[in-house]
Amino acid sequence: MVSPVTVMITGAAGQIGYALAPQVCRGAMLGPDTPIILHLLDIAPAETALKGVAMELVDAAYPLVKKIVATVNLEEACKGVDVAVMVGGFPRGPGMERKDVMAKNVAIYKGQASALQEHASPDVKVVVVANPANTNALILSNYAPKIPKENVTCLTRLDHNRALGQVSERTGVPVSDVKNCIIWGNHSSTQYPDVNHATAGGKSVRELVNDDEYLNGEFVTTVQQRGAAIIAARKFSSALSAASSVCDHVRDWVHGTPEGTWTSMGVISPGGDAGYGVEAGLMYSFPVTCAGGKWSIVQGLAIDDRSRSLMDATAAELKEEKTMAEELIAA
Ligand code: NAX
Repeated sequence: MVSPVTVMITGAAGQIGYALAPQVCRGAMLGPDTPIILHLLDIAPAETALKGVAMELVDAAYPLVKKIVATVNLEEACKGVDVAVMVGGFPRGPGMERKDVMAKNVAIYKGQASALQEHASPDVKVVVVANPANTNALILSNYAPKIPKENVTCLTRLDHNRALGQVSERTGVPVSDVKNCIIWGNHSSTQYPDVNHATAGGKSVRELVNDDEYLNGEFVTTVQQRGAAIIAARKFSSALSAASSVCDHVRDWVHGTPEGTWTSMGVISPGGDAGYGVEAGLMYSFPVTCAGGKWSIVQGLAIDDRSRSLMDATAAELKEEKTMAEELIAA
């Protein structure tokens, strides 16, 4: 008998929460044999909607689900959590400055960090989805020093999957045979989607596509701007694909990446050569492989000059966000 795993979803009454909870309950995150205890957290104004989500989950009668806790109490939600998916946060509204959104999220993530380190499992695995995802994750990590730094990550798997999807569309190779794209840096429009090491059907994507102008131009901007394109088309931001990518992120982290395949995750940079020269302590998206519940940055990839400058530009934005967050914390 496999022991149940306790999964917390914050912001569970929101769009991504509504798409994610059923996927977790069906086993898409932890596999078809792992029983789930699901903790759903939202804030008081969303309490009724949260109850509605919990009612639907009960009505779906998922065989894997052992218990559902739907609460607006942070401590109760964090109790005994093994996997924490941080989707809740303060969204950037029309006319709001980046600094104002950051100030709200710094306060939220500081509080959630303390609650997690006090009440969650000591080896809780955390993935931050809410934007600014990298910096929220960094704040959480800094304010939860008892949680190992390598256990706090942010989601760039959606961007990674978007890159795989674009290569598949362009080449006609099924997405399952497209491998090893990389998202470097921030989950923002400065991210660098890199296909220099990617393959499709076992062939180099650069050689197969044979169009550097497209791969260095339209491909990159399509992936960077995909979130905005979804909002323009659907009038709501990505939810189904975000939820699916969260499941991919956690599943690969817990169960390992397939042989010969890497993924992208926002993780703490170790600095130096191991971190491709990205300043130590930035929460930066790297190519990683996972085994035994741990991630490792793929080492020794050749980086050309064009890639270097794009990797540095997204690092510079993250450094700016980090400084802004530190100033807000000190204020
Ligand atoms: P919604 O506004 O639909 O849902 C957010 C939910 O969070 C709401 O129910 C709200 O009440 C709740 N919330 C707010 N403060 C909270 C707190 N302190 N504790 C617990 N819950 C709280 O947004 P949704 O479309 O679900 O998106 C959620 C977040 O994901 C946003 O920040 C969004 O920008 C971010 N995204 C990140 C992506 C990524 O790849 N990293 C992609 C998708 C998405 O855009």
